[in-house]
Amino acid sequence: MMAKSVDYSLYLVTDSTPAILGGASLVDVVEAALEGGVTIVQYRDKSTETGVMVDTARRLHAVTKKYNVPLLINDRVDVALAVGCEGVHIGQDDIDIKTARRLLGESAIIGLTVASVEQALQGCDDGADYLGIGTIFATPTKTNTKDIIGTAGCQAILKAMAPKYSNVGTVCIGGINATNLQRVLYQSSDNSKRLDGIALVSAIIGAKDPKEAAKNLKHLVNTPPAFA
Ligand code: TZP
Ligand code: MG
Repeated sequence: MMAKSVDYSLYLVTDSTPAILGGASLVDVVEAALEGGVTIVQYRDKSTETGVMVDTARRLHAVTKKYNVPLLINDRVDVALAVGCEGVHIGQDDIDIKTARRLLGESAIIGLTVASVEQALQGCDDGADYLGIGTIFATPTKTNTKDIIGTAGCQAILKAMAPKYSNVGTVCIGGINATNLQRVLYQSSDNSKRLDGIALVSAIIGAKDPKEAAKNLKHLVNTPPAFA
């Protein structure tokens, strides 16, 4: 698989639950986050009927296209196909990567959630464009997660990927915010592949001002701390 030129550095994953979104409209929040500088968006929605999901995905895609940012759909290859967006993000219990690739084609961006070295290497072998590594820290946003792997777990995966899979993108997810972002992104990486980005839900979607939150996170993403 040829590496695609995708900027994973500030990766927004959406959440439509009122607890995180408050009363705001998801499309407006995503547009504000795009203004603040998010580089890729995943529409993740576990509770909405398919028809409404397709409609929301279409409206999100109209916005992401304005900013030239890829839109991926969590779990749902059918929704991605219906909307004609740039790809999907799939988990270990969803459709397999090879089938998703067959359905969506070579140009689609396909990401996979991984929590172990074994899952990561399998995903790379199967042709994932990028890996979503996590859960890094426990988070109220996803409480049913089995695997809290910490930065050490992430580091082990990055180390196992190098150098054979240095062309596969890497982002980490789970409990990341402005306070811990640099520690996660710039963790020591001797002989390791570097993370290509940070994926977040509540630090942007749940922020009072999602544009300012994204702007601040983007600044942190692009600023190696003194200890790096
Ligand atoms: N996968 C692992 S943790 C998580 C997902 C979708 C949620 C991360 O949410 P937050 O609010 O950034 O901790
Ligand atoms: Mg899934």
